[in-house]
Amino acid sequence: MKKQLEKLKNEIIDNLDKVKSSDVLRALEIKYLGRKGELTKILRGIADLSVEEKKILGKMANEVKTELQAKFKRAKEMIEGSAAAEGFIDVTLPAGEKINRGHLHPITQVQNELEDLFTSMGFMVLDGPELESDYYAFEALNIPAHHPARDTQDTFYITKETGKETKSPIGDLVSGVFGEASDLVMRPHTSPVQIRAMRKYGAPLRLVVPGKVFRSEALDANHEHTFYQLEGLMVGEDISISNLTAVLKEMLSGILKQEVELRLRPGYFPFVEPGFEIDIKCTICNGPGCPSCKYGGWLEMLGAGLVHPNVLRAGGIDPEKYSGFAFGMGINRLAMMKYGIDDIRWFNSGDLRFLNQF
Ligand code: FA5
Repeated sequence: MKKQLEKLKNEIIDNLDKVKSSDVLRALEIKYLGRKGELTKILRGIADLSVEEKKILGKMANEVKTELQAKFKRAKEMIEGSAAAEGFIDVTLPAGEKINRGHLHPITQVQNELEDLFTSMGFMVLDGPELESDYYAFEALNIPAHHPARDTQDTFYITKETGKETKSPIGDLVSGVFGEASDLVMRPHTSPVQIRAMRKYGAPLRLVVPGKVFRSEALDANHEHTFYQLEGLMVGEDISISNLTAVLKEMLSGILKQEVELRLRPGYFPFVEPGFEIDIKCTICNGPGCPSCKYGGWLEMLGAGLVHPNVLRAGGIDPEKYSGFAFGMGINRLAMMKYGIDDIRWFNSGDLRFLNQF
């Protein structure tokens, strides 16, 4: 019985060393020290021993029992102590290292605001490919191959290798998306989406297309090679220039958070008739001239006009029944006006001293 007692004691101590949760501890306590527990059974067996054995083993058994009870108590305190320690937050500790969180680029912020404004006026927001077919970028917009208006767009052409099959790196994708393989250009404006949308949705139609455009441009404070435009198109019955100016005023005053004054100058774009260049009165100097408006008092913000009948036809819409307005605005220029930024090149600079201000 002495050996049995020692074996059991070691077994219990081994188990107690491994125990991690109070549930397991409780189960062990019942298994060994409970009313029907293994140690309890041994202790009961002492009653059947001779007086001499009872004396020795009884003493030993009681010591083992007391020792084990103490060990169980200690194990319990350890488990409860560590659980409490885990849930404890020491508010006096230093806050630790601050993790720098990024934020949206100012152009994206302005784009999001524009999208909200236009969706509130019932316009849908569409997207289009940045690598565009010559057909959608020019032909369908009433700018045939020989047309001098192509030169004003400073386009990056992606040339087709002659004598070989048309295989651009994304050849399959291109024919899959465009329905035809053709010469490709980095889109110089967002206007190609006008045709795509008219073909897909028909009339009446209200949409805007924010997106990146590319031009082989001589760079200066107002000109970038990669910038953002917002295309707008509204087609319906009796759409006029008043509708155009009303929507533009709503948009510009919504973004710039002040009343804006517009100036319409005649402008030539083959896909509208009549066409305009639209300026806004400089919101920084309010007219007399400053560096932001190059001392002119006005800043060119967009091209616009009433959709040319040929473009409506190319989009599958009857120009006898429907008319529409379209505009294309530089989002970078609008952001410059909104935040008083003096050079467009800041946007693509990646300079955190600039970006962290927004
Ligand atoms: C166009 O791109 C026409 N597609 C706009 C249009 C759409 C006219 C629908 C009629 C109907 P334009 O080249 O003027 O037009 O560019 C439109 C606007 O984009 C400009 O008013 C200007 O705000 C901005 N923009 C043009 N070139 C640059 C550039 N290099 N850098 C920054 N912004 C530019």
